[in-house]
Amino acid sequence: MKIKQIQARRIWDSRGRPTVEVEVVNDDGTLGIGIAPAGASMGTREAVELRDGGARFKGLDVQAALRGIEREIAPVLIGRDVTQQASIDAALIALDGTPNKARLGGNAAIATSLAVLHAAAAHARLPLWRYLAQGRPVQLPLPQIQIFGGGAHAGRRVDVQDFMVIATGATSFTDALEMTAEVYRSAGEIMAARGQLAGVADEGGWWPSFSRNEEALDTLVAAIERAGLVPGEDVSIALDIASSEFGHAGRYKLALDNAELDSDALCEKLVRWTEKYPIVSIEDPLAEDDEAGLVAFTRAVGHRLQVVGDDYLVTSAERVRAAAALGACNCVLIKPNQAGTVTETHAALEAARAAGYATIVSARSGETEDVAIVHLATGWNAGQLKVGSFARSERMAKWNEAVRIETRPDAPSGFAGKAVLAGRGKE
Ligand code: 2PG
Ligand code: MG
Repeated sequence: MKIKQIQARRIWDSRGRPTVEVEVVNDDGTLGIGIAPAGASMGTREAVELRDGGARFKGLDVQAALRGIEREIAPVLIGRDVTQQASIDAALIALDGTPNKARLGGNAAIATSLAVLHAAAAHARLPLWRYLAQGRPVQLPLPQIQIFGGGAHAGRRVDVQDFMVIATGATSFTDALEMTAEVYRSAGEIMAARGQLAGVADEGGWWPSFSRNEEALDTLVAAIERAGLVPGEDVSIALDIASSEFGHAGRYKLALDNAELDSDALCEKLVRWTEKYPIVSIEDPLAEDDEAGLVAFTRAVGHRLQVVGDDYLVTSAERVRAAAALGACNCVLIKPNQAGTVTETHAALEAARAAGYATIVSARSGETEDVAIVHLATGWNAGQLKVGSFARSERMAKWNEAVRIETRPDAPSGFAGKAVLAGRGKE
């Protein structure tokens, strides 16, 4: 099926910032829409977003990216077979010509690549997850859901970026959401009772009015208990430290705890947290430039805990393979816009799988109503999904899409559950 038309437009993301949307129309009239999300805590090796600069919208407009799609990308893709994702993505990479998609923009590339994927699934008259599964049995992913937001998503009110829960006792996606809904609400009630309720952060998690990072962990455990659930059994904790935001060259400045730590000291602090709290997953425990620290941390806890690479691995197959050779991390965060195309995103996931690493498909802090990542996580059988919190419709749209996938008559073969967590039970 040939691509007949490609249109690019500017739409607005969950932070009210411009972003790129691409619509690909096939010869038979079926179509697909792809949207670029945007990060706030970004890895330095991510595909580069093309933003206009200047005063307008704080320099974040995307007119140049839209022009590139219309003038350069569309003429090359129109007339191509929409089902040939790999060759279309290769054409996007070649057209851009830079190693990090800086010329035409990673935002232009991922929106186009996802639109092509959606258009191919629409032509096949299949839900995207089913199109991607290609008849293989797949499972609904285990969700990581934020309860408190922090770091770059909450004016650095606390140092740690994401305080999340994983419903380790859940037997279905629906079940996981039910438990999370109770914990999210309970956490809000605790904050309200203490006079600490101050709205929500960028991904819908409660705004973190804590005086120490550990206070957030204590409150999270209290919220799980208040919800009538057992911490560590029904519901466990996952953290995204996002430490590249406060650490460079082996020095980490924890503003809230008024401490400057070296790599070893931060490692020790995090290990202590894992002993004190029911933590099953830690993302970016050390900064992207602290490879030795990541190797040491993984060596210390990787047998019993999931150690997730986000800023450090940036959804790059090559970087995943290099990390695996060193023993850094045991799980890869998969963000399509870090890679810039669907094909490269999938390659990173396959590299993780080949290395025996777990995978989590993830949203960005700047999102839209787009639900593509839910389909990628399910259709690629990634095992886990990270979308942000349990509030705000750019997040709820994704959780609700998973409920639809799980409850339709053609549902996937099951729910991943806690068995997909890396490091679990291997002590
Ligand atoms: C992350 C994401 C999502 P951002 O660090 O994992 O929480 O944040 O999109 O800002 O990089
Ligand atoms: Mg992260």
